[in-house]
Amino acid sequence: MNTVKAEILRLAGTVRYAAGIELPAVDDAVLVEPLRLRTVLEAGLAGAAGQVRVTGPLERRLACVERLDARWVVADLSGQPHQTRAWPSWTSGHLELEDPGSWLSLARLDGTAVCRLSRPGVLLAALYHPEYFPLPRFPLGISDVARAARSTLMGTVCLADMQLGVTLADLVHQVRAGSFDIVGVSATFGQHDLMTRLLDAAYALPLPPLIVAGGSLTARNEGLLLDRYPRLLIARGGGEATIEGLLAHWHGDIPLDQVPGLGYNGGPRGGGLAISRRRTARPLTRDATADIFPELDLLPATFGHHGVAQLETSRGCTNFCSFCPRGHKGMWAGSAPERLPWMLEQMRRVFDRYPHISRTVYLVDEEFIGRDSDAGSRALEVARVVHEAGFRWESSCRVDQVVRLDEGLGWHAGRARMWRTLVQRGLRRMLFGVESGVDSILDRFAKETTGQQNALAIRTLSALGVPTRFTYITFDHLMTLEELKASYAWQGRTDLLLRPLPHLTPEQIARGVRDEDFAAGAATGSPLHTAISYMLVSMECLIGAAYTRKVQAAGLAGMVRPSMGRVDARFADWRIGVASHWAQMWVDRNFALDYTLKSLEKVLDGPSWHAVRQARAVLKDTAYTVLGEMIAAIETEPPGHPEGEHRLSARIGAILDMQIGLLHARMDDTVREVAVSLPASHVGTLYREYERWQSADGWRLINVADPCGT
Ligand code: B12
Ligand code: SF4
Repeated sequence: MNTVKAEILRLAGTVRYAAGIELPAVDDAVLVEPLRLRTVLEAGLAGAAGQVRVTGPLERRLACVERLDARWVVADLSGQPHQTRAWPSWTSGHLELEDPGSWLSLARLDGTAVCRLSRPGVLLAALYHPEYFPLPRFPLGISDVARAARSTLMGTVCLADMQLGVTLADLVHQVRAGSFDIVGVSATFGQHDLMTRLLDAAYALPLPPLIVAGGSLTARNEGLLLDRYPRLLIARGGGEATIEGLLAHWHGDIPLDQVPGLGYNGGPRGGGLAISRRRTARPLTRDATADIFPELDLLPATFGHHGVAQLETSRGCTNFCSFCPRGHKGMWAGSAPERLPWMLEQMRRVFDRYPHISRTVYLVDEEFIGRDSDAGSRALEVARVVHEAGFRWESSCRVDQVVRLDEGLGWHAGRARMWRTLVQRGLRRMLFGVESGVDSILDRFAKETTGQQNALAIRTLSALGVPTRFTYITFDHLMTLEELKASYAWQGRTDLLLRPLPHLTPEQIARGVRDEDFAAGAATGSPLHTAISYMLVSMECLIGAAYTRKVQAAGLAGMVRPSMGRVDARFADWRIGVASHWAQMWVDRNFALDYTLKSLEKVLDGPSWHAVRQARAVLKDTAYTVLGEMIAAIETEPPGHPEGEHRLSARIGAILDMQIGLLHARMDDTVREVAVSLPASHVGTLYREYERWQSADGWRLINVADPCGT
């Protein structure tokens, strides 16, 4: 019997035991949404039973139904005996089971238990600008936090995501309606405006709820947010431990300063005027061996909006690149592969209801393989489990998982074998943050890699037939023109992308890629830039990054842009600054169309996938031409004469005008070809974005970019 059927049968058994009636037919989708399940039970049991509570995480939902004789029926819908659950300490003395050896038991619940099983009411909301990123991704941040909250068996957690049709006005309305005791807001880059509008509305209430904000952006903007909203709480890292602590705090179990990972304004200092800033102890990196998995309430809606499934199998990274603030992300820790099957099984159930969605899971690990001595075998095991569950998968990792200049042939052959096996085990694409091919730039980025290492890795991966995406930061504020030219040359190299060589052994490939004649013979002749995810990307000086500090020390830093979590900066060579500015406008004008194509690529397979990739290649090709022409324009201006800025800007502007005209002509045919091979449900999305792109005129910045490359 499949697990869904078994859970529905247990639910029916629970209803029978509690009220002596049969459960009306229920859609098994309610199993992923505890609040809906509770509503369904309340409706079905009206008059035949008392109160209903549903809590616990996805794989161990706990349904509690009050009988008319005031005793409760408590059911673990997973079928595991109650005594095998790690019951939170608060339940002791408040929830007493008669038969802990069974999954179904009569119980005595006192008022505290009845209250705690549903209070506080928690709303977890993810913000979003749909106009920037048209296609949604499953919101892992709030879904992970929800799972941690439900594991405490306290409260009722509702999830809302602006990617999935909820508007800011809806969120404001829900907060004003006062049905939530705690509101958790998740914000990533570009969402500061939405955050402040929501918080302004919430704090204007006479009795605002307890509000906690988390996510990549809030970790950058903590000080600013706490200045503007004195009562706000900031989750400073992984939010699981923080929400668990906050629920306990709401019930008075612990003081605020014992809630892990919080930033907040403390009590008055000195004369009582100033408010001191406080930080509670940071939780240790989430014990990834225990749990970094989500609740799936919003997965059906994500698919309903043509979005993609995301999951993490590890947290954190093995490196500290200078442009990547690590504060809230931390060092690498991997989850144990044996924890994955149940999670994947739960996701598969939802996928089953959307047969047209590609069975691909995006493993959004910052570094998929990791650092331990068993890293390779763990990665293979994770891949096996994901593949056996019927999925293909994509992820990201570092180049040093392919080539290490301090390792010998044996290590490289072993890794080559690992990469081939990962492909056999469903790897659909792996993203590598190459970022540059120029050593001095890589040093500045603290990438801990070299140009030669990157070149060898690209050769190895292509010869092994590993589908890749490479990210590359073309412009950075501290670069010289020589570096930019070297970067341009590197992106144009035709000796790096090799033909897949399935007939060669891993040893032969590991040796061959180091031999220039071998590489020349095996090269496809395609320039590297055809494999770069996003062309013409400029460095973003993120708040808190070491690179940003270098820019500040060089006197190049300007305004802080809280919405983007970054600091404006000038370029050490003003001419590169002009080129970067125009490059950004080129990226922005083409971003929504490219992002739509990229998102379609994620949900498609077969010929339609190839057609979409072809369309993206046309965009990249033109971008490379633009870069070459910009460099030629820069060279007409001497470096020490910034008064030439207007002249250079006009010249580059004219180049872009001409190139966008040529691109329009090329894309017209390309999009038509793509549309022919697309499933009907996606044609509308593509044409909407394409028409928007075609009718855009002029050049402007829209403040989005995506070199994190996902
Ligand atoms: C998907 C993704 C995107 C998507 C986001 C769209 C979407 N619909 O989700 C896209 C592709 C648009 C994107 C863009 C960018 N991204 Co991005 N992205 C990611 C990625 C791969 C996964 C995000 C995720 O789901 N993480 C998993 C969840 C569980 O983590 P989380 O969201 O941080 O949530 C945890 C905590 O933050 C906290 N939390 C979150 N919300 C809440 C709410 C409450 C109430 C509480 C209590 C706690 C809490 O608890 C959660 C669980 O522990 C991450 C890598 C990663 N593994 O995080 C990079 C990452 C977040 N991106 C990053 C960057 C730099 C960017 C860009 C700024 C790149 C750029 N320069 O343009 C752009 C921003 C674009 C823009 N202008 O808006 C960096 C951030 C660097 C940093 N250390 O801060 C990351 C970490 C990747 C990296 N290592 O470089 N990105
Ligand atoms: S940029 Fe990538 S490799 Fe570098 S520290 Fe961040 S996650 Fe790690």
